[in-house]
Amino acid sequence: MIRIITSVDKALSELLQNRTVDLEKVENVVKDIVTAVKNGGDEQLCAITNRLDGTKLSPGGLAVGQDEIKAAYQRVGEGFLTALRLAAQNIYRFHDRQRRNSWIDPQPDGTTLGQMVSPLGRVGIYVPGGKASYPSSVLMNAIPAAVAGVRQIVMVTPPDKSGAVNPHTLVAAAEAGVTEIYRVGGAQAVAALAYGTESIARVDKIVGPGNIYVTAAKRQVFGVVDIDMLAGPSEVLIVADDSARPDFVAADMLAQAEHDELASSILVTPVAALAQKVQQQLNKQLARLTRRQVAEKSINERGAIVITATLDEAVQVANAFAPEHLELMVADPYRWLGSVHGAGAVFLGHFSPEPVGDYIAGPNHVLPTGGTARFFSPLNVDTFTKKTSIIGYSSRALAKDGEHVVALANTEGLTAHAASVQHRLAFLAESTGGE
Ligand code: HSO
Ligand code: ZN
Repeated sequence: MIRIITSVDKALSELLQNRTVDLEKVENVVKDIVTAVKNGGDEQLCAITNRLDGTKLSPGGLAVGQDEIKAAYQRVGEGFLTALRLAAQNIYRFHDRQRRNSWIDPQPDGTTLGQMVSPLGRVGIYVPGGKASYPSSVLMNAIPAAVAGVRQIVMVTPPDKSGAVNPHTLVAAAEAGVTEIYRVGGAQAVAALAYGTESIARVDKIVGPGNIYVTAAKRQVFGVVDIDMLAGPSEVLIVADDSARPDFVAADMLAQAEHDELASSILVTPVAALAQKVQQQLNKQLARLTRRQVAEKSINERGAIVITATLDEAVQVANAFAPEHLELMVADPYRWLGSVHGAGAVFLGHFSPEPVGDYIAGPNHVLPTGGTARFFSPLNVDTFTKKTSIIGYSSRALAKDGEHVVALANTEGLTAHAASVQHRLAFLAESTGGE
């Protein structure tokens, strides 16, 4: 049975604990794998994959070919393809609005400043295998990269024992514009993307959620390549008032809970009667879920219903928790939206259940978890671009600003910096005859 917490202080101290995965406990194993692939290339990559995934891969078989992708299209259903294409279109449109222009700004004083925005050249997308292999996540990771203009989008995903990759994953990759696919996963795949092997050229950035080994490996290679964020278990926090239907609330909590035993589903409400009804609904709806065991453990161990004095206090609890997903199941969600300042994505009203955001709406479902919504953003087009500053000074502009550079450089004891400007100031003084 889900716990009901009636003290906000108690709720916060309980809920804010143990939210991030403890990467330290796999640090050493992951380090050995990463080092082996860094030094041993394809041979080690295949050896580790064969040992951990039970496959019989050799370097020649790492890449997934066009024939395999064609065959995958034959194996997926028409309903899946139609839905996938609609999702892809909506994701593309939403991310297209995030595109940023370069700018350059020549000023009358002779300075020209600007910022060039360019796509990363080559990115790696990690896609989990097995039960958590989601074609929707392939779209969410690859489409923003394609919108950003990334030319080489490389997907890695663990194979099954026969060496095959999930056909739905392959079709999603083809639809999203992935340009290369390799059948490797785990920390070894992250290492291959970061350092490169004979078959897999190294990338500039690695994105995409994975298990604890993948997350630890991403953290270890950060700096050699860029990474997106360190993903943890999924979370939903629902703020509800007396306009909320208990069956809707419970259904949304279970949608999150079925992801992972460590997922958190939390309801925060000033309406005590709603809390009771949601508790009953959870028990009723749990009984018919296919992933009942996972969802039940998550609800019992990580779920909570928090009763607050007011709706305002409920929103404050949401801000303190900074959930990955925040649902405002209240009569006037727009009134509260402006008070939200810590959530990966906000879902407004009674007819915007979180799965709509997972699949079809268009905004990205790769979101910051574990309270990191305080400082991380959803995956977006900027994730796949970099900026370069542009600085152009005319002689006139340097003559105007130069003495200030000299003053600051001398204060810092950097006389060569000062001299680099002074040489030019002297030259200008000479050539203008000291005017
Ligand atoms: N809710 C997950 C994403 C997902 N759900 C994929 C279904 N498929 C994390 O935002
Ligand atoms: Zn989901």
